[in-house]
Amino acid sequence: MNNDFMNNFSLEGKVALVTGASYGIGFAIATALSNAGAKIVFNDIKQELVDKGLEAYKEIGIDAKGYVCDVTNEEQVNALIAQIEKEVGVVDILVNNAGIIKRIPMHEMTAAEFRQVIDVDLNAPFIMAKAVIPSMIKKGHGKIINICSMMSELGRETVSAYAAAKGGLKMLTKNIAAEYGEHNIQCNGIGPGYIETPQTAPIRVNGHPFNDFIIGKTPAARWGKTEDLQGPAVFLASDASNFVNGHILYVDGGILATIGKQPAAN
Ligand code: NAP
Ligand code: GCO
Repeated sequence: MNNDFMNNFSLEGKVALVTGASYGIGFAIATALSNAGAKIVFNDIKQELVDKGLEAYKEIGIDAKGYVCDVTNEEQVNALIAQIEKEVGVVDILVNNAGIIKRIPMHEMTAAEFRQVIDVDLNAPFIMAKAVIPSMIKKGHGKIINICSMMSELGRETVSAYAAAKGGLKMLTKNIAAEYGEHNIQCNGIGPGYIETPQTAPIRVNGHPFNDFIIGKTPAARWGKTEDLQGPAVFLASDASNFVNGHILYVDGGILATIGKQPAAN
């Protein structure tokens, strides 16, 4: 292997902040960025979750730093970034991973419930990006990776708020790319398909019909694993993607590429 070429994928000397990364997709992405050389910083909304995350990272040999921060709270976010810059260093890579979903038929969803999803899944990535961009500009480079979704492209019953947020996150990604590309800041999205995490457990386990639906609809004929997202995340966080900007990289087993297979003849 040509090590000079592979250094394009190295994150040595970089500080990576992954939001909501005590477990799930965020934890897997942070692990991959660490394996590529980055110093990992993460936040979660509760101290016990941060502690759980620190234990989990320690168990796999990662010396991460964890902070309590509600990503929807601009004051907390600005204080978090200032503390990270003081204690660790300027954030070179931001992964906006923290997210929630509420599966409620739209006509039964309250405006408050709709706003809560928009707040975490769209407003928070704006707040986080706004907080790290000034130092990225000063430093002359930066990587922002927004965790979008298949619902950045498609809707389905009961996820109106989530789809609206993730569709907006796709466009925020493109707008950050357009506005800050000249500062050598690349902002891209990762659009996971259906991934095995606590967030999808309610529609995947105990024989839920959605489980068979997704396996049938996905060309890879399986749910994604958080590990499937690790290579794409390292690529978008590294110099190997310095001319990729405003792109949503779908990691979905091919589900967005197909209208689905026709049912087998009876
Ligand atoms: P998850 O298991 O529910 O984890 C979400 C993480 O975000 C949790 O650690 C959660 O902490 C944290 N979080 C939520 N609200 C927060 C806030 N206000 N401030 C700080 N942290 C907060 O979800 P996941 O499946 O790993 O998904 C991670 C991201 O991928 C989300 O953006 C999700 O929309 C997206 N995604 C997931 C899938 C999938 O199939 N799983 C597919 C496409 C996209 P708490 O536990 O305290 O809430
Ligand atoms: C749902 C799922 C999806 C996934 C993911 C797909 O209820 O449809 O939770 O929204 O989380 O976003 O890409």
